[in-house]
Amino acid sequence: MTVTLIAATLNELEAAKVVLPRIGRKYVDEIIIVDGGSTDGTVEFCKSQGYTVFQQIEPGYGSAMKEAIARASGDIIIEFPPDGNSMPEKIPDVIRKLQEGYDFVIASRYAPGARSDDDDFLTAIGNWGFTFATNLLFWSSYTDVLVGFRGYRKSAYEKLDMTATSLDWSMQMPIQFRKKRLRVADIPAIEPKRIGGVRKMRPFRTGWRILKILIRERCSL
Ligand SMILES: Nc1nc2c(ncn2[C@@H]2O[C@H](COP(=O)(O)OP(=O)(O)O)[C@@H](O)[C@H]2O)c(=O)[nH]1
Ligand SMILES: [Mg+2]
Repeated sequence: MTVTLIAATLNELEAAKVVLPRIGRKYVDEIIIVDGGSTDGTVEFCKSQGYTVFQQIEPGYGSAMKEAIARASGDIIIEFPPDGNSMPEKIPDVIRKLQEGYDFVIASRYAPGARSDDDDFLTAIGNWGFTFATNLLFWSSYTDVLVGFRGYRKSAYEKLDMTATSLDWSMQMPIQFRKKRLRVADIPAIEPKRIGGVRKMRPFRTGWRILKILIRERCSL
């Protein structure tokens, strides 16, 4: 199975310089950088290193993912935020788990053996609360529904009804995989602190969108 890694960037120059070279090309057949309008030289850097970079058309993280998946040639898609929060060394583990037969694998910060070094009080509560609510409402057993680092089979993705355009994308996907009764799993993956730049996730604004999609998905069971 061939692998496409999708990395969404919005002013992530400092992190991209550190993280992208660590992605093992032995495991990944294609890397697509989808940029949301960086002004800090991220795009110029990525192009100078030979990466495939394109500018998303519609705004938001979910739109970026959708547009990138449409261009992906791999049988497996890895969503990999290149902001320092995810460890490239874990990519082979995600791929291996998918090859075992799973459709969707989450690199969980809260599975036994993992942790987040990036959480603050609010994000820790939010991650716990949304994961708990998802498991309760959809009879699932996820340990981390919001982490951006995950992988899935493209053939399975094509069965989903993904409508989220912003960071609520990350919430809708585990729900959709569950609703379609696909095979899901998680592996433990430590989340280091982000490297440089600023977080785009805004706890209250993003949290509100996530809550809305959770309710909408529940109402359309
Ligand atoms: N292309 C694109 N990338 C985005 C957008 N919003 C966030 N990102 C990227 O998505 C990744 C995760 O964002 P971040 O704010 O760190 O979220 P968090 O790690 O969940 O707190 C980073 O690499 C961001 O640069 C967007 O609208 N478009
Ligand atoms: Mg981040």
